[in-house]
Amino acid sequence: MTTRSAVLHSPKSATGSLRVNGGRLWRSLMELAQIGATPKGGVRRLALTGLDGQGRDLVVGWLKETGSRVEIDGAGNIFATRPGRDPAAPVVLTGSHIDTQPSGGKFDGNYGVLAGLEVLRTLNDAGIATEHPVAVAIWTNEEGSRFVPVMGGSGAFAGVHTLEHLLQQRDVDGIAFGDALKDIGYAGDAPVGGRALDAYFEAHIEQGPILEREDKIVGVVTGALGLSWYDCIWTGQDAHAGPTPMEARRDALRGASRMVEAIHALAMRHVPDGRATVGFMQVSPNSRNVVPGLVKMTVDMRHPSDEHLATMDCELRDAAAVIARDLRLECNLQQVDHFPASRFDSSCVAAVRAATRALGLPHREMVSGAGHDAIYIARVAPTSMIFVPCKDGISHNETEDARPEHLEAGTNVLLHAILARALGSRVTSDSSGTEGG
Ligand code: HGY
Ligand code: MN
Ligand code: MN
Repeated sequence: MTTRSAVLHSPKSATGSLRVNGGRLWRSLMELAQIGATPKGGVRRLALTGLDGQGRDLVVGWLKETGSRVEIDGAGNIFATRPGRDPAAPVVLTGSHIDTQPSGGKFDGNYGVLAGLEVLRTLNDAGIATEHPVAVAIWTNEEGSRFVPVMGGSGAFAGVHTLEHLLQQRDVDGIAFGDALKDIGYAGDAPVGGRALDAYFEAHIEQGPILEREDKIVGVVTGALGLSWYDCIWTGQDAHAGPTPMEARRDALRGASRMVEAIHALAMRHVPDGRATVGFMQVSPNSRNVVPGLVKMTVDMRHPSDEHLATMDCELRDAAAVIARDLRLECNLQQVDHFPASRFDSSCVAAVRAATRALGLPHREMVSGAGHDAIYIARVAPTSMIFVPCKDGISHNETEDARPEHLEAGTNVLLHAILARALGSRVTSDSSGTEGG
């Protein structure tokens, strides 16, 4: 049980030697990873499932133990706020997500939430009083795997989409976001958005190979790629695999297959920064002796340049039109999600860089290839991110792994970046009641 000990005055220099408890952080990560644990050592905790509810319950319990006030908003976003001396001061916020991919890992998102928890625990252990409140957020449905849009909870918080739009979204089985949220007991009554934020910092594993390849421990994240998501439906004609002559077929799976190759070729025309992926495909009727008449597939395209992303969009549409014509198919290609390339706030990037240097950690600046809640929170608050390496750069994979000492180092950077914003300049009285010098 970590409670707040006697309040000590804490000029910035007095907190410079403060460090988090890496062992406690690791134990929390491993305990949370048990909820939705998979046989290969990963985690399957899809947004708004019972397992997501259990994970939320566990972490909310830990957050409450720090003495923080816990609130839940209408999108199911959770906020645990540790009071500052000035309750009216804008909040210094950190956090991430605990929903995972279907075959996800222990650290994607979970690390950023539990690093925030570790910061609260460390501030309590040291009896640090900050000027600004410090809070930890758990954002709903970051992965976008079960429900589109990706980063749904933070997107509603930032006003990117309305709460109504989010609550109406349905998963592949037709279950509505709002119903699933109610079913796990996290349809909160706090307003979505509108909180005064001083800054937002998010710690996350890199999910790529750069830091490990360059032997760096911290990525000072300056921004993120732009992203466009599409649903693509190919319609031909179900037909018997035997009597139907080859030239008479309208085979939707041939259309989808050519599209997969066209998408790969498209991305290769935009390397090294262009990315495109087909991650989901549903074939109907999916029977070995029926020519498929319907195929649903998804497209994920990314680039750090909005112009390039727009060019990729045109090339995608052109490819679909040619394939549909050549194979006598219908193609319904719809963009279902998009956010432009983003650049994080220079003062928050500077706070992360300064904390990293003060801790003497090998680091580099980098742009995130993955989407994160920070991308949307950057629209309503000065924001930046802290990356740490993951093993072989692998993520969205059950074998996702990270080293305890790297996770601890990144959390120390998070602690000091938060303190740089939250301590404020006023020095409080110490426990004897005298005014600090
Ligand atoms: O898709 C992404 O980049 C994130 O993992 N949701
Ligand atoms: Mn993530
Ligand atoms: Mn992810």
